[in-house]
Amino acid sequence: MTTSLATLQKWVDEVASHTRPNNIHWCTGSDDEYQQLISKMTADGTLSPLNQDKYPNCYLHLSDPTDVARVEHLTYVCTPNEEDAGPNNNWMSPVEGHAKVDPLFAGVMQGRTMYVIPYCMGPLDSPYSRCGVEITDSPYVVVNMKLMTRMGSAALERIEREGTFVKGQHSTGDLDPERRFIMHFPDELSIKSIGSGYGGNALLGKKCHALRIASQQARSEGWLAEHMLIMGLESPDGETHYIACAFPSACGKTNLAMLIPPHSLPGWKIWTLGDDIAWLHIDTEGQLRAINPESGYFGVVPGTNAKTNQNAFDMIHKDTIFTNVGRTADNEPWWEGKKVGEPAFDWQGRKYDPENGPAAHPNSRFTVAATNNPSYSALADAAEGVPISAIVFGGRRAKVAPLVFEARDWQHGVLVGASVGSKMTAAAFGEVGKIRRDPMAMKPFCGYNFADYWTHWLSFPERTKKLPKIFHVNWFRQDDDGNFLWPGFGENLRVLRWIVDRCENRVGARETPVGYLPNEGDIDTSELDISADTMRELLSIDVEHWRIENEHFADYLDEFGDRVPAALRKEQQRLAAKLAEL
Ligand code: GTP
Ligand code: SPV
Ligand code: MN
Repeated sequence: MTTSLATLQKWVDEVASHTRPNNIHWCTGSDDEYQQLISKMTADGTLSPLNQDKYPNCYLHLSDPTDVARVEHLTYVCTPNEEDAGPNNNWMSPVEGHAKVDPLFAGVMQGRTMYVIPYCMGPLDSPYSRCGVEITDSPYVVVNMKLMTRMGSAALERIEREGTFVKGQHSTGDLDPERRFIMHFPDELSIKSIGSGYGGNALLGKKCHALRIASQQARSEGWLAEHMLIMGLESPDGETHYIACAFPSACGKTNLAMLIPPHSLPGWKIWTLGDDIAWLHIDTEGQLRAINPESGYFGVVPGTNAKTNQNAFDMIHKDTIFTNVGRTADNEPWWEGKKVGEPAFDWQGRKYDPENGPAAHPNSRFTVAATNNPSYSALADAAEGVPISAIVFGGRRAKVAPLVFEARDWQHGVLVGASVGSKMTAAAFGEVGKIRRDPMAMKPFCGYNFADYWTHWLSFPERTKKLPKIFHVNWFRQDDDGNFLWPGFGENLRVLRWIVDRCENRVGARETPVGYLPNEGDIDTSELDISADTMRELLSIDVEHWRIENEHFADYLDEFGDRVPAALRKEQQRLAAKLAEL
């Protein structure tokens, strides 16, 4: 008996008798345990030590070349009723889902160790946190979970006290894409994932629990589980505002969450609370508050350098697990956009040859504890979370979306979020570069019908009068030659400053059909090499583009039929009418 909670023990026993591991290891989460697992994996080749002088305690993992990103086409939400999963999810009935994966788990852990990982998503003492247990045969998963979540004995104590937890059953199986499934059973609070060892497919606390399962629970309990970063912006006067931003995968959350203010904005400080997931609750005063359920980052490596993101660059120089990057001759990790060193080997361990493509896979990642981040906010551990002043949506758009605009009110903000479109990235298998609708950046992660999700968002004004303002940003607008018009990264603070000023009613704006835009000159561009014409273009609305966009969105809503909330339809039609007037 390794736990006093009979339901947990029973489930672990059942999984063990079905998967038949050689032994079972209950994870304590201790540093010793971490080091032992690292040693075991360096001995068997799962990890390679990197240059320990320059990258102390850093290791490299190369995954199977077919297993390098989330697999949305193999990810299912299994609800009794297909309508409840909605057109935004792949669906199977729970009976069918279990029947599909259970045989794949039979005997799959023979010769392997089964690890039992109790974890807590969110601060251990927070009423907003939720626990789970992941069973896995991958020690790589265990060490990633150690860096990214509060896992081990303390989490187990909370689970035993509460008696409830999300059950996550994972095996890398034989990594055959034909036998790879990520299944969610929201009614049973359970997840079964097989055939992948990668990121969101395998670290079940992250997207599977903290978004797909949690979004369902949030709906019935009156809160929100979102694909959002959380950051604090401290002005030179010492006033701090917290904002939560939803951008699709590989569209800039990690970078924004830890940005370094440009020299021309002296006195500003940025505090990172989270870079990927936010759980938002209304407190007893009616204030929306956010916690980050995670305690570490699984971040995109390519593009990280001393200029784009010095904080990330520094934090991944120690205690980091790299997955699918290249290496220099000196055994340092190397990736495209690192700006220093040269690749000698690529992400498949081959001698680097540009003919084979990039040295680092475009979705190569670093795993590191949040406390390594120089801009880490200790409030990330606060049980009550932080108050949110603004919600910011964004996408990767070459045209259409201006640098920034503000929604008229919450209801309009829900339209702004629901109509987010973005170029697909290497974070998931699919057509990279193709624009797809990614409402609230939750297309891959909303565990139930989007129509019901929008209804839920629209219900918030009934719950409190103090809701944050909603904005939309786009760092990725391009000229006709494909150059980014906006410098991005640290300079994004100039836009965030305007957002904070709007929240405090300190700056005006011009009204357009799509929302409020900055007046000319209100985004500070001092010491920035950007012309007034470029700024005008960045803040322009192309009516024809917007009409087409709005028509596409109306068609998209049709896919959800009668379930689409009338208020969202009304907002879409209201925008259509305003655009038609011009
Ligand atoms: P997930 O972890 O997949 O959810 O992604 P994310 O939203 O945290 O994305 P991340 O910050 O890792 O950024 C992904 C890519 O976008 C990286 O290659 C960055 O270099 C690039 N990027 C981030 N911010 C900016 C920006 O302001 N401008 C430009 N041009 N590129 C950016
Ligand atoms: C994303 O794809 O949005 C990620 C990486 O943050 S993963 O953990 O694989 O979901
Ligand atoms: Mn993400």
